[in-house]
Amino acid sequence: MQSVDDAAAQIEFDKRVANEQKIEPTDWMPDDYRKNLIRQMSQHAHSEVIGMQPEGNWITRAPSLRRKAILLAKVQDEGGHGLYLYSATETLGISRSEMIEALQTRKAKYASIFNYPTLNWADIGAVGWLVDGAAIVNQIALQRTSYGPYSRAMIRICKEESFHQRQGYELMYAMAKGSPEQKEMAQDALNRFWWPSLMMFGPHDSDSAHSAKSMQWKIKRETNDVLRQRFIDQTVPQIEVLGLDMPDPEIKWNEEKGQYDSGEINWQEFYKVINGNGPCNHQRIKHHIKAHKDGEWVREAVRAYREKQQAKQTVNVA
Ligand code: BYC
Repeated sequence: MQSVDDAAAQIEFDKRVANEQKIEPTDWMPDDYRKNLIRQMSQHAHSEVIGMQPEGNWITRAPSLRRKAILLAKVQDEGGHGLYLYSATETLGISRSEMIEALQTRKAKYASIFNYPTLNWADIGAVGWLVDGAAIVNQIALQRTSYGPYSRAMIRICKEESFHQRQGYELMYAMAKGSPEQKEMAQDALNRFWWPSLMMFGPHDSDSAHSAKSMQWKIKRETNDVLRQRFIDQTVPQIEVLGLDMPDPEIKWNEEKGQYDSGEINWQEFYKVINGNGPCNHQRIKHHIKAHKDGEWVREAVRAYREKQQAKQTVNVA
C-alpha cells in the first residue's frame, strides 16, 4: 500500500507527465516506472554495443579508404551511443556492471536485428539504410520520452543516426547503380535485411506486453505498429529510387488508407531470435564476454589511478 507521502508524490508525478514536464533522476517516480525504464534503456544500450559487431566485421574489408573511414567512424559512434545510454540508465540506480552481467547471462535482451550476419559488403549499406533508418523512426519518437536523461540522449543520438542512415543509402545507391553483380548483392542484402528491420519495432501492439504502461507513462510516445508503418511508408519510395525489386510481394499502395499494405512478419522467427536462438545470438554474446574480459586491464588501471588520486587528496587534507 502507498504511504500518504507516496500518494502525494504520485499525484505530482502524474501531473508532471501529463504536463509534458520531464522526470529527472532526483524526482520521485513509481517503482514500476523506474524498472520499466531500466529494462528498456539498458536493452537499448546493449543494442548499440552489440550492434558494433556485424558492422565491425567489415572494417578491415571495406573496399576503399573512404568507405573504411566512414565505417570506422560509424561503428565508433555506436559505441558512444551505448555509453550515453548506459550513463543515462545509471541515473536510475543500477550499475554498469549489473547491466553487463544481465546482458552476458541473457537476462537482458538487445535488438533482434543484430543476431543476423553481415554476409556481403552491400549488407553494410543495408544496415545503415534500413537498420539505422528503423532506429531513427523509433528514436525520433523517443526524443519526447518522459525521462529527462533518456530524452536528452536520444536528441544527440538521432543527429548521428541520420548521418548513419544517409551513408548507408549512399552505399546502397552506388551498389544498386553499379555492375549487375553489385546490383545483385544490393538486392540480396535488401531481401535479407527487410524483414528483420521490420521486427525491430517489436510485436504487434495487441501482443506488446509493455506498450500500454509505457504509453501511459509517456516512456513510449508511439506504438510499435504505428512506427513500423511509418518506416515502411518512408522506405518503399527509397527502394523505388534504387531500382530494386520489393522485398515483399505484398507491398502495395492503399489509396484509401494513404499508406502501404504489406505482408505479415514471420513472428515465429522473431520469437526464436529474441529468445536467444537466432543465427548469431551465441556468437554475439561469446564475443562480448571475450572483449569485456580482455578489457579488464583498462578497468583495473582506472581503479588504481582513482585510488592513487584519493590517497593524494587524503595526504593533502591531513
Ligand atoms: N528485439 O512489450 P514489447 C541501433 C522484446 S540500436 C529484441 O513491445 P517494448 C544501431 C521486449 O524487450 C537501436 N527484443 O516491448 C546500433 C520485451 O521483452 P522483455 C535499438 C525485442 O519495450 C548499431 C518483449 O519483446 N533501438 O540503432 O514496449 C548499429 C515484448 O515487447 C524486440 C532500441 O533499442 C526486438 N526488436 O517495445 C546500427 C529502441 N522487440 O524486455 C544501429 C528502444 C520487442 O520483457 N526500445 N522485444 O524481456 C524500444 O523502443 C522498445 O523497447 C521496443 C520494444 C520498441 C524495441
